[in-house]
Amino acid sequence: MNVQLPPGSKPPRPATPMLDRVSIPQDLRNFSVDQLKLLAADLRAETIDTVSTTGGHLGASLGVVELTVALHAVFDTPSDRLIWDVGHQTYPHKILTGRRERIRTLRQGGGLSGFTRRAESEYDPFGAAHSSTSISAGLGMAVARDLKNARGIKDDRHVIAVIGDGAMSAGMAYEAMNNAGALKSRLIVILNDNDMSIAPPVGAMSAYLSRLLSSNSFLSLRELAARMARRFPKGIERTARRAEEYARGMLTGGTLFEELGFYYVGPIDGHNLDHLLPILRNLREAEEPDSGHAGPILLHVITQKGKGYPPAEASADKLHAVSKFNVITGEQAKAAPGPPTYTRVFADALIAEATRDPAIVAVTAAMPSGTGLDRFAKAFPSRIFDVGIAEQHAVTFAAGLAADGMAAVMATILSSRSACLINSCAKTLV
Ligand SMILES: Cc1ncc(C[n+]2csc(CCOP(=O)(O)OP(=O)(O)O)c2C)c(N)n1
Repeated sequence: MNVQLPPGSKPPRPATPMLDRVSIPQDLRNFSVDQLKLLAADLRAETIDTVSTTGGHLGASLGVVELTVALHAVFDTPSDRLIWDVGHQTYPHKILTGRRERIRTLRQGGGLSGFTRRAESEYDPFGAAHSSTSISAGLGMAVARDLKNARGIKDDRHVIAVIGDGAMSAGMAYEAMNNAGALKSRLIVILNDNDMSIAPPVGAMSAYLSRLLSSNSFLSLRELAARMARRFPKGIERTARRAEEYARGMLTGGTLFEELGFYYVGPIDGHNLDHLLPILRNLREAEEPDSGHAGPILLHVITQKGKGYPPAEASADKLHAVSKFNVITGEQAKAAPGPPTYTRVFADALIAEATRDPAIVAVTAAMPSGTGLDRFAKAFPSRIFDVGIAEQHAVTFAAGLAADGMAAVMATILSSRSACLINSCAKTLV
C-alpha cells in the first residue's frame, strides 16, 4: 500500500482495540485464542509505533510478541517469576504489564528503562541488560521457593527463564543448566531460537541447534510417543513414558540439554498461539509439585527476529537496535553530523596499527558493530575472532594469544551493562 502523507507529518497511531482492554496480564487471561491473536497483532503495532518515536531494540521485541502474550496468558505473573534474559526484548512485556502509558518514555531520561528493572515493576523479578544471567537467576528463585516450602511457608510459584540462542552461547548459561540439572529443580527454560543475535550467531552451539531443528522424523516419532503416553492410565503411562525416553535416547543419543538433566521439548513455532498455549499449559502442569515430574524443562521455541514488520524482516540485522524511524518506510533518523565517535576513532587506529603489525588480531564477544570491529573484520577477515556472547572466554582467549606472541586486542562494551549485573546483585545483598 502506498500511503501519502503531507511532508513532515507523522502517521496516526495504530488502532489497538484488543490491547486497549488490557492494562495488566489479569485482563487477558479470559481471552479466547482468537482474541489473543488479535491482541498480539495490536501489541506488535504498538511496539513498532513506540520504537519509531523512541529508538531502541526493535527486532528482538517483535520476535517475542506471541510468546509474551502466551506466557502472560498461561502463567500467573507476577506471582510466577518470568525472567527475560538481557531484557532488550521486553517492550511488549512492558506494554502488557501496566507500563503502556509510559512506554513512549522508553530509554528517555526519567523514563522507562530499555531493559528489565526490579524497581520499575513487580513484573520484572530480575534486573538485566547483562546477557546470559536468566537461568542462574531463575535457579536461585526456584531454590528459594523450595527452601521456603521446606520451612513450611507455602510457595507454589513457577519460574520461567526466557533466553535467546545468542545468550545461550555464554558459558554461564551452561554452568546454570548443569547446576539446575543436578539439583533437579522445578524450572522452565525457554530457548528463544531466532538464529540471530546482533550479528549471525557463531560456533558449534548454533550449528547444533540447527541440527536439532532438522531432525523432523525424530520429532514426529517422539511427539506421537508422548501423546500416546498421555492417554494411558496412570501405571501404564509411566512405563510408556519410560519407553518414550528410551526411544528418544536411541534416536538421538539424547540432546545436549537432556545430558545436562533437562527434559527437552520442541522445537515449536513461537509465533503460533495454537501451539504455544497448550504446550505452555502442559509445561505448567508438569512443573506442579504433585505432577510426578521432577527436574527442569527446556522448551525450544523457533521465532523470527523482526517478525511482522517488513523493513525489520528485510534488514540484515533484523533492526536489532534502531534510532527513531519512519514507520511506513522503515527509514531511520540519521545522527546529526559531528566529530567522529570513539568507536570510529578506535577502529581506524586499530586498522592503521594492524596494517603495520601482522601480529595484531582482534577479539569480540558478539559485538562486532558495537565495538567498531566490523570495520577491522572487513580489512582483516582472518585476524578477527567473534567468540559469541562469551566475554570471560574472550579475555582469556586473548590472553592466550598474547602469551604466545600475538598482539591481541579484545574490545568490549562495559558501560552500564556490566555495572547493572553488579548493581542487581548488590541490591539483593543490601
Ligand atoms: C554480557 C553481554 N555481552 C553483550 C551484550 C550485548 N547484547 C545485547 S543483546 C545481544 C544479542 C542477544 O542475542 P540473543 O540472545 O540471540 O537474543 P535476540 O536479540 O536474538 O533476541 C548482545 C550481544 C550484553 N547485553 N551482555
